[in-house]
Amino acid sequence: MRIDVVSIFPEYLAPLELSLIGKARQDGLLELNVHDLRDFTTDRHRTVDDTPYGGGAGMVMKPEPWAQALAAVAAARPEAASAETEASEAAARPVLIVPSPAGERFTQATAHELAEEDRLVFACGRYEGIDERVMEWAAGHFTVRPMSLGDYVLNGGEVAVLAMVEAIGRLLPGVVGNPESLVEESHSDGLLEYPVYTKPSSWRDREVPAVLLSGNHGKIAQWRRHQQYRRTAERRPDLLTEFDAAKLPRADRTAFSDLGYDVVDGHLRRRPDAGAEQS
Ligand code: 6GU
Repeated sequence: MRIDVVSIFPEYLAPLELSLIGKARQDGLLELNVHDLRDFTTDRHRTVDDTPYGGGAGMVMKPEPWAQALAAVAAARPEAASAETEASEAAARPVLIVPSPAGERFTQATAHELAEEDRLVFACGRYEGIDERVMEWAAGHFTVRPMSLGDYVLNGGEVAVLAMVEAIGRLLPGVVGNPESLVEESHSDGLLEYPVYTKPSSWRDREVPAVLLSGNHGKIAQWRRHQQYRRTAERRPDLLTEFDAAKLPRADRTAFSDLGYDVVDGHLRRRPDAGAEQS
């Protein structure tokens, strides 16, 4: 996969040289290029922003530097586009991800989806955002996807790009050493992860749950699943409405019933009489 990031703070992306993602780049599993938006300005002051039409607080990013930067990045496509048909041209379009609190929510499902792409381009906005016409223009060259990490506001897209590149990059084949560790983590099955423990089995008068020392793998798997249910009900009950409960074994239905949830038409439904307490 090739990733390009355009930002007025290219140094902000330096952490992508570290750890798993840095290693993936060294190993040639991921090509990552960071571009300075100001290199695509033409004035002496390398201006990237201006005041908003219609008034209001803050500054807006000017369209032309963005068009110059994104056109240059799009042209860096490995395959020459001229000989391609319209259809394969559309298929070869890079995805342009625009981090914004006004974007579509970025989830683990989005990360999996984007990990299948050949090329991703991230456009990091600052200030009050990028002139909206850039998005319309970019739709001629990219599949444009404004993306939000969650319902809070960051000062710019750079920190969000660090998060998204890590979430996507670790799903690329060969990046995570043991692919099995991707299978049992939070959100891989729509639930939160179960709690984990390591040695010593007794620490400051706290014991590791006995079932984990039992050697009974069936029991351990069931305990872990039920812990997932409990945690998710306590911390993220919103996830349970999406959970596919149609094929749950009886013991799991009982576990959910104890948490105040019944299975109705294959979906979990919180019992109206269930108490506020869930543990
Ligand atoms: Cl992706 N970008 C910015 N600037 N702020 C955010 C965000 C993204 N997600 C949540 N807040």
